Amino acid sequence: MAVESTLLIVKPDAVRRGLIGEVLRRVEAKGLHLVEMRMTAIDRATAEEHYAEHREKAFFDELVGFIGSGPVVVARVEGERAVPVLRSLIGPTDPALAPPGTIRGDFGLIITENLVHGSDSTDSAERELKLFFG
Ligand code: 3AN
Repeated sequence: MAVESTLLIVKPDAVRRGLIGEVLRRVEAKGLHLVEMRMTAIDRATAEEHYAEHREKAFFDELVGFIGSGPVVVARVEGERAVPVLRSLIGPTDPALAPPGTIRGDFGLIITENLVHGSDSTDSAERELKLFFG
């Protein structure tokens, strides 16, 4: 057994489109557990820290602006291999290329508006969970 914790963010586009329930349903249906969760607004400083690894990228401002553009749901997700399992439910970064059956593949089209975030490693998960849940 390798029980892991990871950070899920239901991003502003998914919240605006009424997809909170659909995203959480898929996470729960897979067998992962929502052990801590809240609806919140991400301020600029938190967004910049969360996306620190992308600071030098051309899309950084757009990314930080977008994640702060409306309410989000942040959740601590726990379960066997939760980090890679959540990533596989979400699908590849570019929704246009994400296969049907994944959250991005079923609901997304534009790369910035890719509906959800899931930590990409156990190290990132630890850092990101600390940022949102202390
Ligand atoms: P993922 O969310 O799949 O882990 P990352 O960590 O590579 O993807 O990128 C973080 C976020 O940055 C993505 N969720 C997406 O919103 C945005 N992003 C990534 N690549 C691009 C790009 N080429 N143009 C615009 N936004 C991007």
